[in-house]
Amino acid sequence: MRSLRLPRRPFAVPAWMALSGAIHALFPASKGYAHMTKHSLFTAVLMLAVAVPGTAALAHATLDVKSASAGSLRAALRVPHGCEGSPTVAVKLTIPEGVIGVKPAPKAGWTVTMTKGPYARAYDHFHGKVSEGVKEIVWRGGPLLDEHYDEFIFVGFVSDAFAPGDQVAFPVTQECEKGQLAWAEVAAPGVEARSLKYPAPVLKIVEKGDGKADKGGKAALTVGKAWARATPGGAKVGAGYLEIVNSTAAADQLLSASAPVAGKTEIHEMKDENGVMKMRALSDGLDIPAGSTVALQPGGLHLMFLDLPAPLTEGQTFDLTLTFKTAGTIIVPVTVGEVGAGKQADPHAHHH
Ligand SMILES: [Cu+2]
Repeated sequence: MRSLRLPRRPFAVPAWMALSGAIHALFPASKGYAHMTKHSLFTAVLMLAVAVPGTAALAHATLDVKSASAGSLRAALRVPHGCEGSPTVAVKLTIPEGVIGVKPAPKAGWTVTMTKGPYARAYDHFHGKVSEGVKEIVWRGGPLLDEHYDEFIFVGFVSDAFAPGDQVAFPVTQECEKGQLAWAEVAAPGVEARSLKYPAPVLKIVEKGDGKADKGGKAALTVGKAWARATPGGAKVGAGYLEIVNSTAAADQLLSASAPVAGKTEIHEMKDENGVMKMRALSDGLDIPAGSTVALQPGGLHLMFLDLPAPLTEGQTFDLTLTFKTAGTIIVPVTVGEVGAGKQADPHAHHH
């Protein structure tokens, strides 16, 4: 990758660019640069405007991951508000049959209790079988004020009991100083989940993502080294990086990306224009030439996660869905690194 130049002195920018700079301020490689097109900035501002907590879209108890495949699972239960204004004092999570080996993360200010019991059947787990485990987790403490938001983390394994496309419900009971909320409604076939008033948090089972497009042969398009930076508190955007190896004899194109952690995911490039780095969304996609490796890395091409409902935290993982023109859909696991991760590889880290 060619080296990138910094402007020699602060650059006078129009107001819309300055605002864009603020939006991207958490993204170290972009500090002090002008960003994006007016259009995509406008979109970003619109999305920030609708991302205000307390709007209907964010008001349900949900999981931070929307999809998972067989294998390890890490999820956080999001509690966005109390019960009609009353503070939350307990959160009870029911583990669905088929989700095994569950462990809650302890949480400061909350005691955690688990109810264990037999599973409906024995499941393969590592080199043996398991037939019992945690079926319910209760976090009790707080109180968590109505105007505050919190997350309750657990890990476990999605067994082979499910098929891609299955919707797995995690019913939740939220106890408050006054009253309680049961997030336990499950949409019947043909009913829109959106129409439910108190839907249970749901995990969609997807095909196991191994970062490879299944084309049968050896020559393939593969995606690896996927990671994202943790975001500092309150930031609504984050950046992600990965490597695409096209070992086929034909060019391909990355058309779009989506992640359950973000309202919208864009493919961005950084371009040197008269000594000033500008960032813009590649709305027509990113070319992946035949026999090439295309790296998305700090200081260059990157994925931009917009409208984050919650921060990206170090150690978190999520599935990124990439859509290629020829290879089709590839799901790749992304691990979140620390806020300053990858700075060594960032040409902007060393200021002139
Ligand atoms: Cu960007």
